[in-house]
Amino acid sequence: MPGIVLIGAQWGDEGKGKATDLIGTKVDYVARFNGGNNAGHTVVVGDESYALHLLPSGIISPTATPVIGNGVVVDPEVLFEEIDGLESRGVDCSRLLVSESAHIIAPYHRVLDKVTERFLGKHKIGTTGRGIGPAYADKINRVGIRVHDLFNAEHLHDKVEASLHQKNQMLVKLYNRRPIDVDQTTDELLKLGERLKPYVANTSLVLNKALDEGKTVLFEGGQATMLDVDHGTYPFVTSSNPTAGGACTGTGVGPTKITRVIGVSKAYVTRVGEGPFPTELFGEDGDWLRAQGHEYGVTTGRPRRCGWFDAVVNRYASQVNGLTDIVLTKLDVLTGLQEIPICVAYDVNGERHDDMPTDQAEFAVAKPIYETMPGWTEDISQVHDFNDLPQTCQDYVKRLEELSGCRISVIGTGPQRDHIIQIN
Ligand code: 2SA
Ligand code: GDP
Ligand code: MG
Repeated sequence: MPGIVLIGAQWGDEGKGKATDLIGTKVDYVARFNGGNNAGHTVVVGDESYALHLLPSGIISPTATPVIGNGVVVDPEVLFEEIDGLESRGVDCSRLLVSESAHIIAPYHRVLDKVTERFLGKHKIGTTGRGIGPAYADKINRVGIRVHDLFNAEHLHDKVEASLHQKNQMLVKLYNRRPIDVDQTTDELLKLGERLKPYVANTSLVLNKALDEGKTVLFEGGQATMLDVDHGTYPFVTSSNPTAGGACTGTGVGPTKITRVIGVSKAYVTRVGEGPFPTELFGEDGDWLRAQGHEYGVTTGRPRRCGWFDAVVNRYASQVNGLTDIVLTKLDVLTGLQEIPICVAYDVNGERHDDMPTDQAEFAVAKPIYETMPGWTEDISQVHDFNDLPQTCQDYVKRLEELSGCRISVIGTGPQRDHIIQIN
């Protein structure tokens, strides 16, 4: 019963889509467990590039069953757009299963996300504007709408009324906007429910049965460790648990079923949105990394902030996720640099920190302590054996492994499926 969790070890966009796709061809189920269509996961197959937002990356693999777990927030309109887009390109989405307990992102959540960000002004989070925070807030406030609520008109009307009561008062009094209509919202959601119905299942039961029968399930995380609402750089985080524990609560599968936890890390770091980022590069170096790595948001198109590899972040990710191994992506992007700095620890107000400061006021002023490694100039995109990499490149990888406290099992040397080096 192998349950494999795959999560982002940094601030997201580490290449989880590609890593999931690679493993997805060998597993029976690929289940998303957190977040929603704030995610942007890229899978490149030959000349085709797929940007997935809500659907698990396993949708591309014809042999895996894609599952949207209860921990995901589902915007049905976006889901149908994504399904239609993929089916028009010949990708079969009929196997998709959506948890009946997943929460719905309704149009009013999107409105609230944007309005809240505007009113936060200089304190804004830099969200993707997809309604993620407001939908999770409703879940925790116990006024959320769940997938199974969409199939009973009277019941749904009641739920929408309860959910909109306080929001409408706030919209009118605080934000000077028109109230949202309960009847109209209910009708819209009922229609969306009709189309959603064939995909809906008790996904916890399905996954547990599959694991008991010896099938393999890959739990695909959205966002990343440093964006986790509990373990990330709060408040500059997303509103879910992208860390490994979220795979259990977000699918209804117990931790005893998880046998492997893979952390995906870039050979450098990027972040999109606001919040502290100790190794961030400004000016020419940051622009160079952004251009080399094509670092732009897959969902919003925003330029990503870029910086050097941060080993404190990776050690922390190993700890909070219980990583068994790391997939190190985008090593090819660093080709051409004379030397490559690695952040090994932080200086916080004159004091060395080898571990992640939990006080965000400290993290906000943490300065990277760098160690520098020599770079390489050779093209590594066609290398498939670790020993064929330039020696300085091998040394860089070995040092990252040592500093992260976790084995590197796969290296990414380009966006394509075959741009990888497996290390045994
Ligand atoms: P939200 O919308 O409430 O989840 O935003 C809260 C924070 O979480 C960050 N976040 C992300 N960071 C990296 N990648 C994400 N997905 C897209 C991508 C992002 C994009 O793959 O490129 O296209 O801009 C993602 N989703 C959420 C977000 O930036 C906020 O800091
Ligand atoms: P995710 O959110 O973690 O799935 O990552 P994104 O898809 O948002 O961003 C990762 C980007 O890097 C995508 O454009 C991938 O095609 C690309 N990518 C993934 N692995 C590699 C790699 O090893 N090398 C290069 N050059 N690109 C990669
Ligand atoms: Mg992404």
